[in-house]
Amino acid sequence: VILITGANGQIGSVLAEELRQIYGIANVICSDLQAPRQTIIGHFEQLNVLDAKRMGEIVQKYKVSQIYHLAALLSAKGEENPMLTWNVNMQGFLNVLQLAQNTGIRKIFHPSSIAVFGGRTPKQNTPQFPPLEPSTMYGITKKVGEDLANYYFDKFQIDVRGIRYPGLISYQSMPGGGTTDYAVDIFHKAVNGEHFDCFLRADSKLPMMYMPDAIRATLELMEAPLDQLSIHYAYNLQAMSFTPAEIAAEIQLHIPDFSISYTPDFRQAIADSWIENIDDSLARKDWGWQEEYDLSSMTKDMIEQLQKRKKPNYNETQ
Ligand code: VAH
Repeated sequence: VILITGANGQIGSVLAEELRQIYGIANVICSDLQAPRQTIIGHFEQLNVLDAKRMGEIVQKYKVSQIYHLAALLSAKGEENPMLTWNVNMQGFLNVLQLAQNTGIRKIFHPSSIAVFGGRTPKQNTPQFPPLEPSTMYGITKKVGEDLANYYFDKFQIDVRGIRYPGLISYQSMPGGGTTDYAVDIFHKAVNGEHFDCFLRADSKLPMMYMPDAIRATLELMEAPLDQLSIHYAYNLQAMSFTPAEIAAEIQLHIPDFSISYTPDFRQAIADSWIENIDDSLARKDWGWQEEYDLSSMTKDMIEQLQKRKKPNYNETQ
């Protein structure tokens, strides 16, 4: 039985559906701080990850054997309240790890992020083991999270796996409070025929990934035999890298009237501290990672999916 924390979030909502298809609805327990907005099928438990006792009760109730720990505050939102970010991201993860140590849970997924990079990290073809000097509290918690994952594996044989996700683009769910959120918002504006004012500069290049690739990577990593994994924290993954100007031009191929302007805010400094593209050869070698979507195929699919969702479904109302 799998428990997902932060199941209402951008990754969680898509991952939950995928995991339920693979393992069965009854075997995937969704949890989140807030009750889901839509009625959902399957088990849902309201959970604040800082409440270790309640987390333990849920694990016991359903005999949970794996946790996908997705509850966290992201980079931009995190800077509004760094102490809360430290608490939720660090103590929340420690509660999961300690629970694993005291129960039968032996496998955990803990996402990391390109936010661990910064300062002296090389920006091009960023290696797996560069200097990590994160510029945000979110990045700091992800960096320490990687160290904790490694520590709990060495010391207690708890199999913690992770990915340094780039910015994730999805049509099913909105991201909440990240610096890469613009790359999702831009599609909603474009499809609704609205102008988009971007909070990053036109030339601000960041690594990104389409959600189907991110979900497949997560599942492939979690299924990989343990003895094939040479690191026990978080793998670099690369799919595509682009600037706001490049994605706007790609969207204009489908929606010629789409217009964009640029008003950089505090998130520009966060983006500037990150990297442009990543060397992910270790993930390719250890568990066969291979991306499917590039900027053009992702853009085409995003627009199609959002347009489909906009149109009323006449079949249903007839
Ligand atoms: C953020 N999307 O912008 C997240 C991410 C790529 C960074 O972890 O905060």
